[in-house]
Amino acid sequence: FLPHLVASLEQVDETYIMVKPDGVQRGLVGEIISRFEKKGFKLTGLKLFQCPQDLAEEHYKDLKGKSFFPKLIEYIVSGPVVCMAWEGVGVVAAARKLIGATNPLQAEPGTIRGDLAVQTGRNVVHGSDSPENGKREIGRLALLASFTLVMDISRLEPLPLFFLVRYLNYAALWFKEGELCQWTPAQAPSLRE
Ligand code: IDP
Ligand code: MG
Repeated sequence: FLPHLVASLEQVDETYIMVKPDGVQRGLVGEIISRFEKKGFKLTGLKLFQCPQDLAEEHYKDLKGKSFFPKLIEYIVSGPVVCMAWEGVGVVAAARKLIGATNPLQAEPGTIRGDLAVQTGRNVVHGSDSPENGKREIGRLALLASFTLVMDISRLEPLPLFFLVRYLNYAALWFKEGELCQWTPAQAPSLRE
């Protein structure tokens, strides 16, 4: 719990990346993970997951009115996806660049969609479009701090404040508490002998 609290207080940039069912079925999971690893971002969450209908609809709720919405939901629940949380400075915009345009035919060569996909409706990967959506899609611990002032009646003095710290995993879409990890790279200076 604590590392996640620190991460949320530090406002670390993070993005939700998902290998969609076609990416899993075509054996592109390793390739896609590898591109984010090589770029230098830090993986803090990873799981293979069969997405339920309601979660797919919630994730794409902004597109609810679009004609392709039902097909999109069908696509996302059609097989397991790989859910990932990636962290790093500027990771949201950088990941969108690595992924490329929504329509793979318009995505630049060198991008994931530009290299690996052809159809908009089968574009192998998702990436959050803003830092806020990154937080919304990953789910972060938010702090609810409240305090109670307890009076010591015999001396009419306030006792030390009692902090009731509660937390909730707000708007968690793809990850639950305990599914995200904080870790230090082996080459970090503090670990050098
Ligand atoms: P993005 O994934 O690049 O952020 P969005 O506009 O958020 O693109 O759309 C979400 C997903 O919905 C796309 O990745 C794609 O799978 C699907 N989609 C978007 N537009 C179309 C379309 O015109 N036809 C079919 N599927 C679409
Ligand atoms: Mg989008």
